[in-house]
This record gives sequence, structure tokens and C-alpha cells, in this order.
Amino acid sequence: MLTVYSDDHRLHFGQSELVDGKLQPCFEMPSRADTVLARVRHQEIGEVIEPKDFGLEPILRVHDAAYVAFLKGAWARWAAEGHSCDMLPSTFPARRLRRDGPIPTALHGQLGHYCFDTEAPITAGTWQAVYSSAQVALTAQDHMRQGANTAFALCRPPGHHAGSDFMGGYCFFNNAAIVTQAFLDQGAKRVAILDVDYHHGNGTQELFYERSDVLFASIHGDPLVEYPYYLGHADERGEGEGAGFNHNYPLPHGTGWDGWSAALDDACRKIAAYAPDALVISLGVDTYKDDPISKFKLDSPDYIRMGQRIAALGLPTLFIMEGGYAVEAIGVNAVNVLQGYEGAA
Ligand code: OKP
Ligand code: ZN
Repeated sequence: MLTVYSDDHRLHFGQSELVDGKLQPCFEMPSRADTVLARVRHQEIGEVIEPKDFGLEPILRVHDAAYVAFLKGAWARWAAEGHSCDMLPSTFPARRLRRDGPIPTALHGQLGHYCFDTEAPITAGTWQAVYSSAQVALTAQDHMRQGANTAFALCRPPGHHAGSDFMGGYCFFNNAAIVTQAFLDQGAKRVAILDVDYHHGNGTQELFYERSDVLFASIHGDPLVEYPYYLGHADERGEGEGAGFNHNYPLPHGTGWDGWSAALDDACRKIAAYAPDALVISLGVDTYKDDPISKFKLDSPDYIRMGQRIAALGLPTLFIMEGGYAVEAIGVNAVNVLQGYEGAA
């Protein structure tokens, strides 16, 4: 399987996120991608290539132009105000404030407008890193457009919490959504997204919630007790044209392979019935038993089984790297999914 990777991910290295009332080192750090890349090479799963540049157009098919412009210009404006530390918002338009009112002109007001939490710092290199992460995903997608049955986009930072016009949860551009839209723009009639990251892919859900050309299925920690808290319940089934094309599998803390794989089986049945032209996997491995911010109990061999079950669908499959914070284990776990898939495909 081809892997697409760019060193540019290093340019995004947030100093801290707000955890339990304290600023703590970011869990989402450059060594995550290094570990996965090292494992890809060690297991010799295939060639590793640099991304091509597809420009902003495919990103703007998914993200709001004003949001993209904000992200591109934010650091220069912040620096011009005399700051050199990371940007983190502290004020948000919650209920009965005007979230769709006039966008503040002040940088800090815009930051709260375009971000939903305090866990996605913007740094000097964030724009280049997230732009390249999207190009990594698009290059893997292009490889499949040219006929490959599968590819691995080693994206960092991740993307599935980012929506049309907001960032958050370590995410800025929604790489899975961007490649999904690219498949559709190239003639696919239906694309399915299976999000196996521990956290609900709220951004991806939002982007396709009213559409029938994308089926979204997500297996994740129950939002009653888990980040991102305000989306990801089982009764969210899609709206309008999209009614019936969104499937959430919220699971309790402590879930291991038995409970998790039952949800996977159900999601796979729904995907098979949908008969998509392509499948996009939001591949987070923060379901691992030793993940520092998660509460599921999957073990490394389970990721091989996960890849095998996905392969049984018999679909062209694009893997997009999302979360996973047990840095020493995420290489083994992510590549286990890919090798499980390839061994069974
Ligand atoms: C991004 B992805 C940490 C709380 C969790 C945000 C998690 C974002 C995960 N104490 N904060 O879905 O892996
Ligand atoms: Zn996650």
C-alpha cells in the first residue's frame, strides 16, 4: 500500500492545551507521525511518497472561504499585535449569543468564532502544516483516481473535528471530508466514511448531515461522558436529503474488542447496503487500551482484525490518519490495520 507523508507536519507543534484547568503539553505532537512513518518503513508495506500540490480549490469545496482566509492570515495578525506564544481562544458564542451574527473584527473575537474549544493552538507553522496535511490526503486520493485500490494518507494534524467553518480538537482542515468530496467531484455517486477514531467525528458529520451522497458511520466514546460532548448521539440520523445516512455508535468507557467489533459489524452492514464507490476510513487508533486521553480497551492484535473486517467489504479504501496519543504504540496499531486489510483484501 502506498503511503503519502510530508515532513511539513513538524511545523505545527503547539506548546499547550487546556486540560483540567491547567495548560499542559499538547498530546497531539510531531513524534506521533514519526512513529507511524517508522513503522510503515519497518514493515515494508510499500512506497512512501511526498504530496503533490492540488492547491486550495479542493479544500474550498469543503471549507468556508472566510474560515480558510482566517486560518491563513491568523498568525501574521497575531504577530503584528506583538504576540509570539500560541493562539488559543477563550470566548465562544454559546446559546443565545449571536453565533451567526456579525463576525467580530478583532482577532481574538474571530478566533472564538472559528474555533469550538481550547485544544487547537495556532502556531507560526500551523497553516503550512495543515495545508500540507490536506495535500497528503489529496495525493493519496489522486493515487486511487489513477486506479489504485487503496492508499494511506499519513496526515498530521488530524481533521475529523473540523467543520465547514470551524476548527477544534487538534483539527483544522477535515482531510477525510476533503478527499470524500474529491471522489464525488471526480464522478463517484456515493462515498462512505467510517470513522473509527475514539472521538466522534463531529466535523465530518456536520459537513454531510443533509446529504445522501455520503454515508457517515462513527464508532466512539459516548458523548454523554466523552469529548466532543455535544454531538455524536445515536439519534442523529441525518436530516432532509441526508435522513438515514448518518450512523453513530456511542459506546461506554471500558469498551473492548467484543463490544467495539459488534458496532463495527453493524456499521459494515450499513456500508455494504449503501454500495458506495469508495470508502474513506478516518483512522484513529486512540481506542488503544493505553491511550492517555481515551477509555476504550482495544489491544494491538485487534487492529489487525479491524483491517480484515474493513477489507471484507471489498471496496476501494482510502485510510486517513486521525488520532492516537500513546505515541510508542500508534505506529504498530495503525500499520496493523493496514496490514490486516492487505492480508485479507
Ligand atoms: C482529536 B482526535 C484531553 C481531552 C480531549 C480533545 C481531544 C481531541 C482528539 N484531556 N481533548 O479525535 O483524536
Ligand atoms: Zn480521537
